[in-house]
Amino acid sequence: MPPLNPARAAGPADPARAADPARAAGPADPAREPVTVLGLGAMGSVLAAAFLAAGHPTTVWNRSAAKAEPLAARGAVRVATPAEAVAAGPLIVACVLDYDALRAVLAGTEALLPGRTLVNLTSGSPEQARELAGWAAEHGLAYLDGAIMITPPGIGGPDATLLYSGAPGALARHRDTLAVLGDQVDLGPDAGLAGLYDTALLGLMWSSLSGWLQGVALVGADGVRAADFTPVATRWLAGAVAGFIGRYAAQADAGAYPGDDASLTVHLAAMEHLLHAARARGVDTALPELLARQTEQAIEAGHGADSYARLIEGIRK
Ligand code: FVH
Repeated sequence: MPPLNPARAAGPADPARAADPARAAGPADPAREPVTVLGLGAMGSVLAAAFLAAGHPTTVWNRSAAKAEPLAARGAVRVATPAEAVAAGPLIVACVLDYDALRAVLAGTEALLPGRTLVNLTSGSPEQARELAGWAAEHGLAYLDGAIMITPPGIGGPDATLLYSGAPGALARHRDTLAVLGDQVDLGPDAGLAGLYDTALLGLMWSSLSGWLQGVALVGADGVRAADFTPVATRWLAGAVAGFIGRYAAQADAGAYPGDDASLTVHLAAMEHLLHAARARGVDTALPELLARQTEQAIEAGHGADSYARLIEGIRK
């Protein structure tokens, strides 16, 4: 696994201030790195508040100027144009709706970009990130793509993880400043990797959430409350299921799937129980049908004795 941020592990100088963006910001500490934040939506406002709370001199810009007012009241320098924002310091953190919006914001700032670092926390595709990295390189701008794996209230908190990839050395140069946002996973120099991991992890989240909802519906049909089912579910996910994934990762990389823990044939039989229980209770069966279909296809192809990880072959196509 890529290393988590050692700076974060050591903690920012004043962790309490940094971890709670809602706390009143103190005066900016001139010893701390100045930061510019472009985009003050739900996420950008919290990012800027976290930098302010940690004492960073913080310059903010937003298309709709009114969103900068609460931050200005807490000590941020509010500027009227993206050019003024870019010129304010070496580190620019952007968090706008999408890459088209960011391109529009940066248009006209090109002459100011050389020597600065752009940390782009706007969500996008790996292809968009690589294209923007190329554009940044043409303009002498160090480009670090980032993905925020938490919602705004979690920024600076214990579950906040941010994925970074892009210009070599950029994360190391700004590691302490960015540490106030959350733990850092450094994915290396390919600017596209942060976005690629982001989409893969969101897919994992949606699959997990839907699986949990399926379970909630199933047990709920027999009168069990979600609140009673959920502690059992999270223990199972964090323990046994996480363990399966750890083992199957090696199988997926090796392309060999010994079914010595549980074979696909055994899995399919259990899926039939799930389908039966769901149908008997009038619960939707779309998700278990998908799983059973993928498993049946692998068995029909002669892999019934293999582990669940064998399904990667059908998913990869
Ligand atoms: N909110 C979340 O939980 C997720 C967590 C993971 C990462 N995402 C991504 O962060 C980006 C911003 O999301 P957001 O939640 O802050 O979104 P909004 O509150 O809707 O703010 C959008 C900001 O973008 C500005 N903006 C939109 N279009 C333009 C444009 N053409 N030119 C300049 N700025 C633009 C908007 O400005 P305004 O409407 O206030 O004037 C906001 O500042 C996003 O990529 C998430 O996927 C958040």
